[in-house]
Amino acid sequence: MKSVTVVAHPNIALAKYWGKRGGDGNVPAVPSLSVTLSGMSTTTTVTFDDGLAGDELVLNGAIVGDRPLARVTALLDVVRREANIGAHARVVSRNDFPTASGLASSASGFAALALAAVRAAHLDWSRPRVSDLARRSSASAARSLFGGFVELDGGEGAPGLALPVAGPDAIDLRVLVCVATEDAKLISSTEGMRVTQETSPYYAAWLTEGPLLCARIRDGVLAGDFRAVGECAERSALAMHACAMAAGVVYVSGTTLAALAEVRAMRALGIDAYATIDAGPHLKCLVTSQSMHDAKTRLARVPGVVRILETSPGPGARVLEEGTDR
Ligand code: 2P0
Repeated sequence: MKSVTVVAHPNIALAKYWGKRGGDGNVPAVPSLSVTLSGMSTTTTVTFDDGLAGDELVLNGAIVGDRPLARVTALLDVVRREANIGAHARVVSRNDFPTASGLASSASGFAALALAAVRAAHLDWSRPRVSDLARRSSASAARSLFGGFVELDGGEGAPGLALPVAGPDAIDLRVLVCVATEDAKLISSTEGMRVTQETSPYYAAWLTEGPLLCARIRDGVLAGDFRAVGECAERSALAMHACAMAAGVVYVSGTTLAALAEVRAMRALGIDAYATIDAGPHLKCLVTSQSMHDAKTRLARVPGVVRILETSPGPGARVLEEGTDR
């Protein structure tokens, strides 16, 4: 049996995915477009071992069971079936950023797990096939298999495939992650989406608006137009949160809103800065290399911002180490 270690980066959606199409495969209800970010990473080692009585998950140094382990086992079961192996696996994973708090740890986590498990099982799968496997566990993870700017399709008739749109250098973009808490979030994305989909009076409007913004963001990325991308990305985030909030699903905190006000104040002063917010309180500020220093200084002064991570477009998931067969 082989031991494989993979590193994957989280991605943040410039055009948000929120809501599922329904049916099998965890396919999103809307297309999304993300950027994979170096500066934060998950490192995961998978070892299939005949001596194990069950799958084991060690996350950030602690043994984990229950639902996180069940999600890992569900992915491993697909790999075991395809590779025709019966052994359980040991999965050791570490994030160098807060886990399960809206910083896309499930994106980098399941991207790393999918690639490591496939390789450890000696499956010779294409990148899109590994990405498809990752999407079934966490849709945003499908995007972290690729670097740079990545689109994940969604909606009626879409296959649920993530594909690269442009390389990491397509736009002069840096992302300042304003960490607002080190704690895990109270409502998982999956649950937040379910409640939004079932009860938000604005969900139908989101299904119309999300894809339009995604198309404009794709055009902006391909044109290398930072401002067009930033403007639509901020709108996509606010539309997603408005839709969720109308269902009682609130991820923002006072710190998030104070940081958003600061981003808008910066824009009024001519500083290139736009905001995006995911399923947690951390605001991510989209800046250019030129506006990064000013923006970081100002955001660091916002009450409640604990620290700021500097990230930039980076590569997709990749194998770090492949151990020898035993
Ligand atoms: C995104 N988010 O596009 C959106 C924006 C959060 C806000 O994808 O249910 O962990 O596992 O498919 O991928 C986070 O949700 O959800 C997410 P599941 P996932 O990045």
